[in-house]
Formats: sequence, C-alpha cells, structure tokens
Amino acid sequence: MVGIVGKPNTGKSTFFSAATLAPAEIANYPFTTIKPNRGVGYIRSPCVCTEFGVKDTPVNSLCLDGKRLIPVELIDCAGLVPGAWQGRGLGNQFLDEIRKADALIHIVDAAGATDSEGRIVKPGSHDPLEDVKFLETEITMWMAQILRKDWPKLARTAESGAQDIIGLVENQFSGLAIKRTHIMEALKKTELNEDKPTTWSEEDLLKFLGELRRVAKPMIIAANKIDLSPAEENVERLRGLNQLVIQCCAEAELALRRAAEKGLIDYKPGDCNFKIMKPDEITEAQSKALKTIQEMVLLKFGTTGVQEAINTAYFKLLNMIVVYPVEDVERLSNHNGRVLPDAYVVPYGTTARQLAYTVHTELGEGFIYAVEAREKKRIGENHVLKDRDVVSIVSAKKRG
Ligand SMILES: Nc1nc2c(ncn2[C@@H]2O[C@H](COP(=O)(O)OP(=O)(O)OP(=O)(O)O)[C@@H](O)[C@H]2O)c(=O)[nH]1
Ligand SMILES: [Mg+2]
Repeated sequence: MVGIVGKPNTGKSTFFSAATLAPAEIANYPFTTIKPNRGVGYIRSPCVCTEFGVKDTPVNSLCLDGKRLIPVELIDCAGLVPGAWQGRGLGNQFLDEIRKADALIHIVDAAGATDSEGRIVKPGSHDPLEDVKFLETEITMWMAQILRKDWPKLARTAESGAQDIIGLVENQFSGLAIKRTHIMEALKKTELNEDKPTTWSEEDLLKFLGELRRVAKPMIIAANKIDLSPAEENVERLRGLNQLVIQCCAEAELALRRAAEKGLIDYKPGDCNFKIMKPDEITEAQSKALKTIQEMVLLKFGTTGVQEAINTAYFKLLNMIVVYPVEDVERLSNHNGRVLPDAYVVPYGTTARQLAYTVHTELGEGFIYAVEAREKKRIGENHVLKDRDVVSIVSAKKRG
C-alpha cells in the first residue's frame, strides 16, 4: 500500500481522485480531508501480450492497447502540519494512517502557493524545500515517540542478552510495516553499537530513526502544481535534495481521466497525449481546457506525472516487478481459457516457489517445478524471477 502524504492543500485528494477515479472532497483550503480515503489505483507496465502476439483476456487487471494496468491500493491522508507528532492540527491521526504504508508519495506544492500550514499565499512566496524537511522530521519524531517511552528498558534487555535489539525494536513498531531487514539496514548505515544501546545518546537514537524512516517508509516527491509558473524553478531545487522528484499536475490528470471516463477523449493514465473522440459533445469551455492541458502540461512536461509517480513508487522505491502466472504454458491461459489472466506485483528477488505461494498456498506447498514461457525452460524453486516473466507452476497439489 502506498500513502499519499503532505501538508494541507497541496493536491493530495486531487492526485488520489485522478489515480483512482474514486470520489474525494477537493477544496482550496486546508484540512478538506479529515478521514482518509482508500482506493484502487493502477501501476502501468507494457503488457507481454504484444511480445507473445496473443489477444489477452485479463482477470485481475486491465490491458488497454498493450498497456497492463494492475490494481494497487492507495490511501489519501489528511494534511500534516508542523508539530503534528505532538498533536497539532489533525496530529497523530494522520500519522496513524501511514502505519501500513510501504512507501509514500509526498505531494509538494512546488509552486510555493501555500504556506507551511496550507494557507493560500502568493505563488513563489513559500519555499517547498522546507515542506520536504518538515515532513521527514514529523515522521521521524512520531517514530521516536513510539520508541522512546520504552527505550531505556529495551536497551537494558538487549544488553542483558535476553533478546536482540532488532527483535525488540521490531516488536515496538509492530503494525507499522517495519521489517527486521529495515532495522538491520538502518543499524548498518548509522554504524551504532547494537550491543550497547544503553550508550546511545538522544542524537544517536534520532539518527537511527531517521535512517529507519528512510528505509521503511521510502518516499518520492511529487512536485505538484507544475502548471503554476514558479514551480519549474523549484523542481530543480527539489532535485538538488538528491531524492526522486516527479513533476506533476494532478488537476490536469483529473480532468483528463474524467473526460476519458465519459468517452470524450481517448486517454490512458500515463499517456503523453490524448485524442478527441466525440468532438460534437465537447463544449467550448471543455475544448479550451483540454487545449490548455495539452499545451501547458503534456507538450511541456511529457505527461501529467500522476502515473509516473505511482510507477516510480512501486518500481523504484519498492523494487517491485510484474510477473504473469499461467496454467497452460502453450496457450498462456488459465483453466478457464483466459489468456494472460493475472499480473502480479511482487518484490524483486521473488523466487518461483514464492510466487506459487503468492498465487495459492497449496500451489506453493506442492511445488515441483515451473516453466518459463519465453524459452519454455524448466526452472527450479529457487529461481529468481525477472520483470515481465510468464511462468507456469507445476504442483503436486491442485488449487483448492
Ligand atoms: N494549479 C493547480 N492546482 C491544483 C493542482 N492539484 C490540485 N490543485 C488545487 O489545490 C487545491 C487543494 O487540492 P486538494 O486535492 O483538496 O488538496 P489536499 O492536499 O487534499 O488538501 P487537504 O485535504 O486539505 O489536506 C484545490 O483547489 C485543487 O484544485 C495542480 O496540479 N495545479
Ligand atoms: Mg485532501
């Protein structure tokens, strides 16, 4: 699950609505969103149907003109203001919403048209770099609050040898989608003495949590409101922070998706242009708005950035790949004859057997071997899958 986060009034709900076409309240003032919105967005990957020269009949995903759209869960969070970890604004409620997030898309008002609390100001008068720093601090401080209350006890337990510090920290953060490997990586990066946690200073602890946040809640920056003039300059400055930055115009994507839904235009999420399908049904105002989007966003920046942000979160931050399990390796179909029915999004490093388990527990338990459809070669249980692999799993147990 990916969380859409940021201070109030930056366009989080606009981004979410555009990505999911789910209704979400959008307004030009802070704290429009109070309760989080959950919805299904899509990652986009070139479908293997073209390469295999087959006409597919997807079940768990969509295929539009050779582009596979695979559903992923998105959550639109309430706005976060400085001091939220101490309860300011909607405070910890926001932070609790990101507990289960594996990665975050930080929607930044790159035009600097809102202050640190989301109030409207003259474009260019607020520095969006401050927003990036503040959000990172808020999340780190929230984590610190969770860890700190039991820290002296945890540190002593670890030093007594009763339990290792990794397991203790993992326990303390249970429910926050923080894994053992994340904690190990953060410890390694900070080079703190994990055998002597009682000697860690407050500064050490925060340094450790800063790293843990970076690995366990990785974040990309969606530099939104790129259509407003001071944004471009700020995008360059944001890139200087050495983070993944995607230029974005959520408002344009929402307009395009809505027009496409009505059949007025042919536009798929992530496309670099659109085609007008029903010229007679488009009003003059709509036509003008579409033209503006084309000129000011698509031709200038390539895409609206919304799809790119979601793809980047899954493929670059989370290192996911897409794989296509099939039953019949000749026809590339399932038992109902559906061709390339499912596309699974799994972490890079997933083995053939792990994929079998993901599809169905029994398929994993009875795993004998798998067949890779391109070379028609047998692969063993420990074979690591590649992006866009098509595999058929042969199992002693049938799917239940
Ligand atoms: N110019 C411009 N305005 C945008 C863009 N995206 C969103 N907006 C506007 O920004 C304002 C805030 O949008 P919301 O989506 O409600 O923002 P939010 O971040 O969800 O706000 P809260 O729920 O209050 O935290 C609205 O007036 C949107 O129309 C964009 O790409 N460009
Ligand atoms: Mg909102």
